[in-house]
Amino acid sequence: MIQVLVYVAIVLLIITVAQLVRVFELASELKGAKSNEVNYKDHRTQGKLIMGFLIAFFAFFIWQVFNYKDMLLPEAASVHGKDLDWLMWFNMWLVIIVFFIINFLLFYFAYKYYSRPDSMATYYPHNNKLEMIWTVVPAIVLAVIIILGLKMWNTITEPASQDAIVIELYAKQFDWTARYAGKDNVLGRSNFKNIGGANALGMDTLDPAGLDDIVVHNELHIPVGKQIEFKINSRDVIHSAFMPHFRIQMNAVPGMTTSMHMTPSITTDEMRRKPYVIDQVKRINEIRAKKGEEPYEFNYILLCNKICGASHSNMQMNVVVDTQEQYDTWLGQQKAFFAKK
Ligand SMILES: [Cu+2]
Repeated sequence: MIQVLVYVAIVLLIITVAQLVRVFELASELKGAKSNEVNYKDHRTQGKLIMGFLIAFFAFFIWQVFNYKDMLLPEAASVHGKDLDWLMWFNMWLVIIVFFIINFLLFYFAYKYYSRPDSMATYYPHNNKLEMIWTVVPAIVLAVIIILGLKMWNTITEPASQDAIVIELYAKQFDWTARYAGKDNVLGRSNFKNIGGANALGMDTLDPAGLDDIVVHNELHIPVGKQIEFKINSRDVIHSAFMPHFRIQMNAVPGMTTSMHMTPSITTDEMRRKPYVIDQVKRINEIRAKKGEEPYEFNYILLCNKICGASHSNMQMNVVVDTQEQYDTWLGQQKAFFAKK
């Protein structure tokens, strides 16, 4: 019933507005003005409005930058992440500068050349020099960005070093499982046909390389300063292994193994003590306290970054960067998957 009343009210409102416009038109016609004709006064008003919009648009942009600047990720926690951040900001500054120049010119010229009595537009169909400049300059800039980007991409996807710690990240709807390669640093074979019961990763019981593999479900531990090579698999649909703090991401594709590697450079404990992180956590907890929720503690995180189904947003796992000693202790407490069975 209330819904019907709302619809009726909306229809009545539209009719009222239409009638008001009609009354306004008739009133101005009585005064001798032709309401449907655009006159030079209108052009001037539009020109000024355009400049007003430009100023408001830029002001809004600058306000957003200052208002949200503390919500960015903390500094990169991986070795290559520092370079990646440099590249990100290089791109960002380029885009910001172009954004200001282009929008200023666009709106300023619309204002400068609003129609005046007896003004005529110049017929100016072509200019080779201009065409050349606005083709070559963006081409060079884009080439630089792409070459730097490809170089960056290669640093995380080229073959990992021999002594990198090999960890499988196994995605399924809707969680992650990690498998450490164990003492031999070689992951045992696996196949989806073997999946069943506790063998959630489909590990091959006949492959000796898999006997020392360690499977963990809730928390991923990695040591600081050591290269970690991730081999990524998926059981069902395409997922994406995303670790924002380490600036890495790779799709998890069913039927094929993808990989990436990185070297963590800041332990979880060190990151928790960074002033930027302390401040961020404090603000998050103020909001959580108001909602009556448990306080949050900073953790590195592995997320799924592909919309892979209804519970996609729950698909995450904490990542703990330990010192070498902490990592050794933790690893010593883990049992090989087949030893548990
Ligand atoms: Cu997913």
